[in-house]
Amino acid sequence: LDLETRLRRALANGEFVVHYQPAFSVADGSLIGAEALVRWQPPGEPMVSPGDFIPIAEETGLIVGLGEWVLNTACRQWRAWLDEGLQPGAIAVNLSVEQIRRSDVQAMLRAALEETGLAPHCLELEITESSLMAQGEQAEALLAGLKSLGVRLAIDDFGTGYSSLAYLKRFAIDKLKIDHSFVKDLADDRNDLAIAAAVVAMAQALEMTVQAEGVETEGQLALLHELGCAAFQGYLRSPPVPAEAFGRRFLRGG
Ligand code: G
Ligand code: G
Ligand code: MN
Ligand code: NA
Repeated sequence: LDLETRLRRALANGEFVVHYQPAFSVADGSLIGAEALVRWQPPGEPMVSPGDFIPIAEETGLIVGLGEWVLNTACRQWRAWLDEGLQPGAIAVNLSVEQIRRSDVQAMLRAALEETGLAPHCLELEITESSLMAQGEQAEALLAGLKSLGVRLAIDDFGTGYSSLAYLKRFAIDKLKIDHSFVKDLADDRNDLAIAAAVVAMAQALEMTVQAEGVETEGQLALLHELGCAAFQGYLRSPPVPAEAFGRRFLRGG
């Protein structure tokens, strides 16, 4: 079977799972939320990472159904934890450019928020810098439409694309996520340190928060603290984990 057919079947058969990577305050280490990251678990086979199937899902349009499933799964999980009296913080979901192009994401978001009764400000949408720029003229209207729902907007992989900085000011962006490629050598590469410092300074001036991705060492975290970066995620604290493990480790303190 070709990959498209296998993916279509996998969606129908419930072979996808959502893992959650926690995000923390740099200042005090407290949990601020999580990013939802999809995985494909074909029965009896090793887990497939999204890098290997998201591009095909995008080419074939399957990303529409898959993305909707991820959003609904994450929002329902947050609802369940909130109903237990737990405090999971904000849930961040990745939105792909093809999903935006091929479907009515506003309607999808409205439906998910309505069904789960989740407060819109608890939902953060991550859009990559490159996919935002690919929207061209439509980007501003798109982001304004999403913003009107009350959700928060984050630019993913910031620094890796070619975004016009003027856009950031015009768009109501809440957060910049510094790509892990700049975090990796933060302690050894003066250029990466300068870039991270510039991103944090610019974000502060434009009243956006900054979240660093791929933080793996205490040294990186200390530098981010010095720069004034607000939040981080990374293997230093946790990789993406299944919902059950997330609840146990980060919400119930087990
Ligand atoms: O999970 P991992 O860390 O391997 O993620 C690899 C890539 O797949 C990341 O760039 C991430 O943004 C993307 N990705 C993971 N889950 C989703 C999803 O639900 N939707 C979209 N569009 N991309 C996702
Ligand atoms: O959406 P985005 O492209 O940012 O997806 C995050 C990706 O980064 C996922 O593939 C996730 O598994 C990965 N990741 C998360 N934390 C770390 C980390 O500390 N180090 C590295 N190398 N990768 C990470
Ligand atoms: Mn992301
Ligand atoms: Na990223």
